[in-house]
Amino acid sequence: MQESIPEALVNALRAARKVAVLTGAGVSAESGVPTFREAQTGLWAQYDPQELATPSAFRRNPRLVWEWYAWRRELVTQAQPNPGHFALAAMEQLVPEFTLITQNVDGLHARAGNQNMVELHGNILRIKCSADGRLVTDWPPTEEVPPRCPQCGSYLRPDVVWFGENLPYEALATAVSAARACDVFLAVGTSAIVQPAASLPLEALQAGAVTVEINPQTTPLSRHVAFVLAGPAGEFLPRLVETTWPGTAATGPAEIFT
Ligand code: BV8
Repeated sequence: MQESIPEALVNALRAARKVAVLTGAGVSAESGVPTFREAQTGLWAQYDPQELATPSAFRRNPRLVWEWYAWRRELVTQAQPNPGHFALAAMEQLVPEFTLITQNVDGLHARAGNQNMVELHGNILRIKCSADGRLVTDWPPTEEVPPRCPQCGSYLRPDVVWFGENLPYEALATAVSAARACDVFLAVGTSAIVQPAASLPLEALQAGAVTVEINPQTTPLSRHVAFVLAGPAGEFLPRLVETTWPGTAATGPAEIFT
């Protein structure tokens, strides 16, 4: 039985000038990218992502952390955006001011076509010098793991925000102002646990936005929002776009973004 989409939500979204969306790992689950809380598979099943995604883990065992990210990079490179991603790309074209704020590091929103996007936790496909944070696009072939920065010789690392590290100031500032200014705020596929991202829906709520959660599970956010669509993003997002703007939902690539 498909849960219906409340008419009040459709009306609020249709009338909205500014919409902000916060996505978490659940949006990429239907692309086959495991969420952070799902047990990891194979070799990685024995590790807790929250332990591995830390500066101390990288200091202690840079090879292990680099190899974990190399495995995840391979996963996301093979993955394809799903109808949930494409619906958000369609929504960006249908709303006067649309800001996509993602906690995901898999780059799938960009491949689906979203442009006005904030990557709060970085992007696993970018590599940076672990000493000065400058992006590095290529380095001499080496057997050493992790490879080293061609400029200074420090280890290279993924350009993601680890637990205990600050978020990029610009990204967070953009996300907070979008949350405070929007008419409708959607929290999609996030367990609403990781801070400071998890505070964004509450910022929107306090500023008077209509707040929505799309998640098959209940989260700490569920009791605060105005609407809960309890189901998968890949189903509800296209339906929400189609119901709000009939005849427009994109469930496939408008253009192929390589
Ligand atoms: C910070 C990049 C200031 C890396 C990530 C003690 C010491 C230090 C810090 C802290 C501390 N205590 C608390 C903190 C703050 C900490 C934090 O929040 N901890 C939590 C665990 C309490 N935060 C930080 O450290 C942040 N920095 O605060 O700086 C500071 C500095 C020093 C000291 C103190 C403070 C940095 C946080 C960023 C961490 N990096 N990612 C990488 O990816 O490897 S976060 C990482 O986890 C992911 O990016 C993701 O964002 C997050 C997991 O959250 P979700 O995306 O929500 O995914 P999750 O798996 O949890 O949930 C998936 C959801 O999807 C579920 O609800 C599920 O039901 C749903 N779902 C499943 N299928 C579907 C679906 N939904 C829809 N459709 C489906 N089909």
